[in-house]
Amino acid sequence: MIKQFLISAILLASSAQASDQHTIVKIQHLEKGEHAGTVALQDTEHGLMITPNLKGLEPGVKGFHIHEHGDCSDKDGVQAGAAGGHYDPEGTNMHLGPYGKGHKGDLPPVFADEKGEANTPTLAPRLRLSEVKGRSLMVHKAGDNMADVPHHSGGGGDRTICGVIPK
Ligand SMILES: [Cu+2]
Ligand SMILES: [Zn+2]
Repeated sequence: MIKQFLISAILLASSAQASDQHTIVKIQHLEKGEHAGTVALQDTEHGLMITPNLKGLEPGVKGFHIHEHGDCSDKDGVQAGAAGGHYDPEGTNMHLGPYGKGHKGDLPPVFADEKGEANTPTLAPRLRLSEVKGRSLMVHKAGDNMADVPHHSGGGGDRTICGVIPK
C-alpha cells in the first residue's frame, strides 16, 4: 500500500515537472512556407536539451541559434529579419558558440543527413527554457564556425527555417 502510494506520488511529481519544463516548437520553411517539423526543448541538469525532428533541409551542418524576438516574418529585406539577432542578454556582441561567453543564443549546429533530416539531440549548457520562451529558433543555410571572423555571427548566411518558441 505504502509502496503504491510512493510510486503514484513519484509519477505525479515527474509528470507535473515535465509539463512546465518541456515545450515543442513548430518550425516552418521560410521560402516554401511548409511545415519543416518540430524541435523539442527540455530543461535538464546539464542545460537545455534540444531535440530536432526536422525534414526538407539541404544535407550538411547548419548554424542554429535562439534569435531575440519571437517573430519569423521578413524585415528590411531580410528573410525572418523580424527575429532580430542572436539572443544576447549580456550585450556581449560576440558570437562564440554554445560553450563560450558570448551570445547565449548560440546553439550547437544542426546536422542534416543525406535525406535532409535532422534528428540528433544536443545540449546548450548555458540556457534554461524559461528564458527562451517567446523568442525564436533559427536554422541557417550554411554552417557555423562559432566566431565572428571571417564572417559575422558564424557565417551561416541566409535564414532558412524558423519557429517561434511558445510562451
Ligand atoms: Cu541565427
Ligand atoms: Zn551568435
